[in-house]
Amino acid sequence: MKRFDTSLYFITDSTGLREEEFLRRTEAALQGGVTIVQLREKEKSAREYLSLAQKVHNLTQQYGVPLIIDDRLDVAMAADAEGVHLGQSDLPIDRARRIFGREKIIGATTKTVEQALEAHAQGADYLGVGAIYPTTTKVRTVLTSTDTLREICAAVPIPVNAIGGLNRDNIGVLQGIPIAGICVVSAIMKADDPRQAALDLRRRARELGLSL
Ligand code: TZP
Ligand code: MG
Repeated sequence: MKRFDTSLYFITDSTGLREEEFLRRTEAALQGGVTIVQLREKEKSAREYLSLAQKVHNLTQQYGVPLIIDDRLDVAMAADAEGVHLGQSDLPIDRARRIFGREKIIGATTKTVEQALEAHAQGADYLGVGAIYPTTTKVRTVLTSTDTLREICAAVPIPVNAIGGLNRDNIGVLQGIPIAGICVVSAIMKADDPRQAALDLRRRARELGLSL
């Protein structure tokens, strides 16, 4: 049975970091209790992406946390990662599902109820919805309102995560919305102490009664 926990979903960003420092920060996030890790690389060749995926997979396996590869089903399969995350211009979810198999995790980025319903119908296991706040991470996105986030949560029976500009000081805006978790890049990756940042996010989410 496929089991995963998206409550504290950490998305990596290696921009400007030496590989050693990148891996150190990623491991610190795992020590701080992130529940799932997405490797997100936009500039790397397939071979470079795979090489880094294998190193990150070594770490995530030590902590019993699933590794999700952003965008690239081929890299996810070659690295034997637990999942892939697909955006609206990546492979369609149903095609990816046929290739990747039922036991693998497939996540989808959705910004509207319509996209969410379609992703679910095609076999997505979880959804990322945002950006809730403007983000400093390199991404082409538009803002998604918390009303839309709430509507998506009500529309689909799969876990829905909020994403975009989230940190421990602003996740209060999510209180009362039945999300499964939050996705963060900068709040952990750019923190002075990524381990402590992950711990703080979890504590704050608990205080707010978010189901994390
Ligand atoms: N999709 C929507 S916002 C975003 C992605 C990948 C980036 C989130 O990064 P941060 O640093 O947590 O705002
Ligand atoms: Mg993508």
